[in-house]
Amino acid sequence: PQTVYLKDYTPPDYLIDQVELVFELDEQRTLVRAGLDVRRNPDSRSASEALTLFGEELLLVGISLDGQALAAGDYTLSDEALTIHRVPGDRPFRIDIENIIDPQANTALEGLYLSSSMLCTQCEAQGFRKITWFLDRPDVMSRFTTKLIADKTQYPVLLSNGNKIGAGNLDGGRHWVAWQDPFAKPCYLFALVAGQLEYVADEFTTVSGRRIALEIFVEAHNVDKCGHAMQSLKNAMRWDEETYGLEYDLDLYMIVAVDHFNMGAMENKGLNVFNTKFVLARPDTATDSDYEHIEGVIGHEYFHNWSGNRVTCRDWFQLSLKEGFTVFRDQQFSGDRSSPAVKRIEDVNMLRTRQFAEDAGPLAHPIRPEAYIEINNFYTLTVYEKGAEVVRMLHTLLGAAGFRQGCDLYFKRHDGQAVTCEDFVKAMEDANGVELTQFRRWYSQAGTPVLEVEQAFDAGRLTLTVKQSCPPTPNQPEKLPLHVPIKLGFLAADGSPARFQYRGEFCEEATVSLTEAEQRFVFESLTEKPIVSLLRGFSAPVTLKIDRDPEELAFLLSYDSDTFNRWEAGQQLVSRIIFGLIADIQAGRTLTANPVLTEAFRAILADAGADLSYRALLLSLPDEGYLGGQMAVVDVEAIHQAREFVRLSLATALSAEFQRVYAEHHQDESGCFDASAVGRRRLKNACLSYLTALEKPDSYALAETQFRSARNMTDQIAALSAVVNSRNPTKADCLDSFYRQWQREALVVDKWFTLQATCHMPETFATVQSLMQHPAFDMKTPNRVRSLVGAFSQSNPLHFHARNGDGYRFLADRVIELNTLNPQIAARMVGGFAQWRRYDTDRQALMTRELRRIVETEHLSKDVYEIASKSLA
Ligand code: HT7
Ligand code: ZN
Repeated sequence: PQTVYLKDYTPPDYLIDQVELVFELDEQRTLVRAGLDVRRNPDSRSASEALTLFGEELLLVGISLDGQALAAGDYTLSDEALTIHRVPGDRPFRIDIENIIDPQANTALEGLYLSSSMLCTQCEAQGFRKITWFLDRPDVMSRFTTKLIADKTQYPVLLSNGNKIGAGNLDGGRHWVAWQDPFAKPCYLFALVAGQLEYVADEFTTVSGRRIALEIFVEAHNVDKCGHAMQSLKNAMRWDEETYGLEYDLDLYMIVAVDHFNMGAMENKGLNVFNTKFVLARPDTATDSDYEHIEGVIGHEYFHNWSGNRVTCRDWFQLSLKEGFTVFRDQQFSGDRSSPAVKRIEDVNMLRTRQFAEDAGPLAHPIRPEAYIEINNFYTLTVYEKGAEVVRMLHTLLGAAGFRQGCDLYFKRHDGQAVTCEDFVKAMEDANGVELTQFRRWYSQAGTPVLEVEQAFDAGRLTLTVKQSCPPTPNQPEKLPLHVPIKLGFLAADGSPARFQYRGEFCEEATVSLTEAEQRFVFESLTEKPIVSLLRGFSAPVTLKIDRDPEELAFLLSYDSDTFNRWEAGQQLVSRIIFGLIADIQAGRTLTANPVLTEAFRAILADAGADLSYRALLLSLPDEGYLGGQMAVVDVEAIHQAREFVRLSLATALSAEFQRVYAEHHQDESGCFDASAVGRRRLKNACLSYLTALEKPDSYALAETQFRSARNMTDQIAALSAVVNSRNPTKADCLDSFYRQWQREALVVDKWFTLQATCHMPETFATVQSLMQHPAFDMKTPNRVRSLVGAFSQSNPLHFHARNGDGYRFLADRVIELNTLNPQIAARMVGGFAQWRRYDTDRQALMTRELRRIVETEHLSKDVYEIASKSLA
């Protein structure tokens, strides 16, 4: 397969100003007519008279130029393109194409496809070329008019982008609806939906007084699960006006929820298409964390209307321009809506567990990649989450007001354009009169930087010496120093903030800029040697190394005024204890509980702090994946055993406290989604999870009672998880009754699969195999594949990495099966093997054997080939 390089970018030779589309929709034989108003791009660098349009899996019916049908010799057709040998270079011209597509055969879910009984599209990144031949690249922006024709009974609802401009009936029981989008857009933002859909309607009045109609379309049985999505949409619209001064620009905003979707959602102009998982919620079917994700994804897609649609990407290497920025915006929104402290911890936890692993492995790439085989493989944690961290660092360095000025200039300067990451940074520079030359390296260098800090204190003066380095990544053996903002503060011996002088100014907190490979920072006027609190709020996506003893970590856990660093100190403390236990396990020594940790947890349990979600996070143990990421050779069994030992010893030493806090916060409630109720459930269920570790009849009874009496999904699934991850004798019965209760709710059935796939009990692999045969399992439904195959391979290290290689063989078989059905999902699943170098030699051999088996598969998709071959390299 061919590699595409950023360095080879050239402007398009032609532009398409207007597109008129007509669809005669049918499950198996949809006729597409496309009329394109084309003209030569004045910026073209080529002298060729030919016009090449991308197109895949299309059946050509006819093509004409300025109304004249083209003969076979006038054009060349390949599997990927249609080239018209000679087109006018000196004047605009019209191309009319007619072609046929088969949505039912489209299991890859790219282009026009069938989801349940509805027809829908997914065009990002390059799906439009599966609808008709086109200049399918984001720097070609066109105004679209779309006429949809279909059977009125089967497809009563016909939607596309923009405003509805006409509708009518036709003979043969058919009808038509026409749509016009007044905004020029790249074809990846095109969408259509047709089906038997109901909708929930509301409206929003913008800051300038315009009334916007809001409509959420779902299948009839889901109409009662749209309230939270609608409220989230209105909150997001208000938030973007208040925080960024950005107002919605069409009169209508539609969201459609579909069962079959490769990702979370898609920001098509005026017509977002969503995975049902990120729309549907009712307290009895969705957990608090589902509610949070829905709010975040609804916000994310809405925010794209400006950061992505009004200002879009010049080419796909610039993906982080819209994704990193929009993730940052949705993180801010979610933090503002709930608890900024909790949101920041959750985001960093995910980044460090999963993106840091990507950045340290064979698939590491900069947030602005330089080459790809299949662009769909670059919708990564690096582009999204690390991309958001890079935008966050700009926010930290420029301050909220300076950042806003930069955004204002960016949107004003580039409205209606397709631009680059460079344009974004330049707007930040110009609006603030600063120079960000070195900062730009974050866009081009891959890998997680390491900061090593040493401290020296003498006569009221603290000197911090910080060294930065970054390990080699594929094609980048050497790294240059980055511009790293380090937010810091100091604690006095009594835990209060210590004041200090930095560069002549007195303060309690400062942000310093690390720019050299090694740099010294001097802080003066301290009355005693303080305890340093570094990288507050996780001010840069780096690994921090600083020598601290457990007592110092426990001190920070008790007193740090920075909520992130307080939690971080607890995580460091537990990690250090777990690594000590791992060493004991490996050396065959007896394990003993650590009293420093027990006392720290006792204090957290006794604390009456108001933010219960935050308290629950303080009680959480680092997950096995995060711990593995810090070991030279991952020892899956020892990690699991050591972590479980800590859980059990805390539960044993503090069982009365866990019971008390559980009882204090347990309520029989139907489950409303407000911060205090969410916090209550979160803290109570954290306690339940510890109590489960005791494997005692009364803790079994506690979990079972909660399971049977729960009236909200958060409590029900937490209790079921406690039952399933123990030797509770009612396990089979509880699982069975849960399935019977929820078998008609696809998203709840997904939870049922995931719970079993991620279980740490010994029978898990056999269960996973038998679940593959369950009538509810379906390889053509991405949510179902993710809930079983994805959950097992990515969230169950203990069983996926079983020494006998069964887990690896299982995953490779599934990847090979999925390769022909849905290459995008298949490629995502290969990710389970990417970290093979971090394991012992036996496991390395087993994993590489499976990766080779995948690479040698006949008819391998570009998607799977790229991930599997790069993983092996
Ligand atoms: N911008 C959207 C990306 C997306 C996507 C990409 C590839 C294949 C399928 C896809 N579905 C959605 C989602 C987002 O980041 O908002
Ligand atoms: Zn996005």
